[in-house]
Amino acid sequence: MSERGCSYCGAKLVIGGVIKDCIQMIHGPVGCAYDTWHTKRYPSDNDNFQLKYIWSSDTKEKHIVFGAEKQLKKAIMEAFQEFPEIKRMFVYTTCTTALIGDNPKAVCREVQEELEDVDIFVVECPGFAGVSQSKGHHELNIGWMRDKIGTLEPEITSEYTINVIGDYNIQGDTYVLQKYLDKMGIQVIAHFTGNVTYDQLRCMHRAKLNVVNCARSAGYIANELKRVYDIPRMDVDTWGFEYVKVALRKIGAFFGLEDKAEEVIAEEVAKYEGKLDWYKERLKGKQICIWTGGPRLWHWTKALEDDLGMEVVAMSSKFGHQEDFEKVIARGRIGTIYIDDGNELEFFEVLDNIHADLIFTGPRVGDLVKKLHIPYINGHAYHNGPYMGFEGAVNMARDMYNAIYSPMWKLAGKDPRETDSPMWSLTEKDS
Ligand code: CFM
Repeated sequence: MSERGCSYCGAKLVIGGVIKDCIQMIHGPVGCAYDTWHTKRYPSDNDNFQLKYIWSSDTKEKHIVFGAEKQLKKAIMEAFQEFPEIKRMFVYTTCTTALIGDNPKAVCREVQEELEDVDIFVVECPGFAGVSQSKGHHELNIGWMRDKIGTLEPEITSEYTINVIGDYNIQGDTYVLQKYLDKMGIQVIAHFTGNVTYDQLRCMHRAKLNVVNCARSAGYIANELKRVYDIPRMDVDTWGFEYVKVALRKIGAFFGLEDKAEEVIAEEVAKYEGKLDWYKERLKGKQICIWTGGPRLWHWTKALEDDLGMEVVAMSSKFGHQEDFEKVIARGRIGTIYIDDGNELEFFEVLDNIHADLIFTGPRVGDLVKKLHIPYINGHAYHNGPYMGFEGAVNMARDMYNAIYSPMWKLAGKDPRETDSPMWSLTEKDS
């Protein structure tokens, strides 16, 4: 993939591919499968089944000419045979198989009738369906609501039940949130979709509250659950030391569990505040850029300023909507550069106009800025997460500190052929 993902990628790589007990069958040329594999880090507690494999119907020219439905059915049957313990599947269309008019839903109905104990969800969101991966989020949200929610009943173990929506367990984020909610005695029916099973997601209609973190990728499903099942939606920030306090207090207040929320907060603050303060001393006044998908701009900008005294000097979103920009501008500083979907040349232009000590972005842009000797942190998949919750805020601060203060930057601009280069005389002080 080049500068960013397509609509299919938004459905598969961002949301569907996170589900831990599912075959992800990509109906198209093998590249569509390969390019959405292993570029995100969302572990699971079943030994990372979802990260290990990738499946594709591997369509070739002859399938484009004569139709690829038979090829899809063959691939689905083979996949279920290879993984007899797995009974759930997502099937995605891609540009090629959508353009030739294949009907994957009919194929999947046939398979379900033949195999009986399997359940398949079809996502019809080829790459060209929209202008960005945001369309893929939308299609998957609405499709899941239409086809699967309400088709299974959960076992209820607490009178306080929620869905956590828009958290993808990036490097263990979901585990952190789950720990706090467990302590508060709250049952999570489903995380949409961090460390979740296909069947947990079918039970989302039984939660009393939808707690939404990433409103961009998953606000749709929260709105649908409100419309159809009258489940209230509560938006929170699960990144940022101070924001997490607010989030837990809001959830606590909803259920009358204020005391429990305060207990969790007190315990976590006691463990992590000192550590955060140590980094704050060293990160105060550092100037940074946030160039990610969209929501992380408004989740992070004020959190980094309030928690650590940093200054966010430039932000760019790949696929943020107007709503995201309104939130970013409401929380950001005056004078910060805000751009929509910056390209490489625009990023270089931004860098000519500001000073940046660090940039949060993806590995592609990250490698570019490293050549300018500016440290970058992976703002999508993180360097050493989790970044959510209290401990996550400390991890994020530690990664920023390590990146900015790394002695490597003193060497990066030196030419080793120059014998008087300080590279050869790195002093104790420098290292
Ligand atoms: Fe939501 Fe996300 Fe994001 Fe996103 Fe993304 Fe992402 Fe992102 Mo990369 S779901 S919108 S489509 S918070 S993959 S985990 S980091 S661009 S800002």
